Amino acid sequence: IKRVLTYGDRAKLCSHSVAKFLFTTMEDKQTNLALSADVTTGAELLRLADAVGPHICILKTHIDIISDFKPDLVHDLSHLAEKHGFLIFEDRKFADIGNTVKHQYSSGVYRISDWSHIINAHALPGPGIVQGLKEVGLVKDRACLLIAEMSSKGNLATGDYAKATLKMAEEHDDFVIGFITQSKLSNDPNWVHITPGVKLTRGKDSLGQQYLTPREVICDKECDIIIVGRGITEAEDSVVAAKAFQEAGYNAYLERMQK
Ligand code: S5P
Repeated sequence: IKRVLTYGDRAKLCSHSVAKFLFTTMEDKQTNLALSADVTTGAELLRLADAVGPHICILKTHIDIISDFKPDLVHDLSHLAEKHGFLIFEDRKFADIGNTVKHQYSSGVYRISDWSHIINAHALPGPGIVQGLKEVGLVKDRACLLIAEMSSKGNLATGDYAKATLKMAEEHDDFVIGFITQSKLSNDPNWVHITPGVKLTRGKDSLGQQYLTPREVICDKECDIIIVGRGITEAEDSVVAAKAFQEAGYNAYLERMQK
């Protein structure tokens, strides 16, 4: 008897089209790697996306750190997402009242809802933030992740915060597909648990970031997807590094299947 569901099993279970596509992609491409493409020019973002695209299920952006942003960039990025079969996740970390985030999501310079399949939000302001984002995203078939736990040292998302975040997600499961988290919050296979702060060895940076390994995240903590930034972007060869993280992440998943 199979005790742990595969990514493919979970694709069949979940009802949200974005979650379904995500789990299907993970199974087909054999990857649970999300690239955090934290680079500062459009050309570099597109170069990375095209080179690393075959190895990832998600490309995570911080569109507001691009110094030469033009709307063409997200148009070209969307083409690469289709070419390689990955989802775009703008890591905007919305954190305001519903009415404000609605505008931040749909308008301004970046018009995030036009091109980003997935966005994320802090649960801190209360359920109005999800309601506001939902008014924009639902009709476009977009998905949202709630930030339940952070990777940075001394962060204030402690105690019952993650549990309350899970409850908020459960009340909006037509739009929220999962969590940014450091550990698994629920055994419900519909939720996607996505974990940043990952390198091939444990460690930290000089500004409070804390790193776990792919094996700790996927096998021990039972999360689903690893987010890797500088482990790939600062490597001598980003494709070689991406392949190493893809392999480490997927092997950890296979090991967890055997548990
Ligand atoms: O708790 C968090 C949540 C996020 S989304 N900790 C994080 O580090 N992140 C993001 O993941 C962060 O904004 C950055 O884009 C990425 C981690 O980058 P790295 O270079 O440290 O791997």
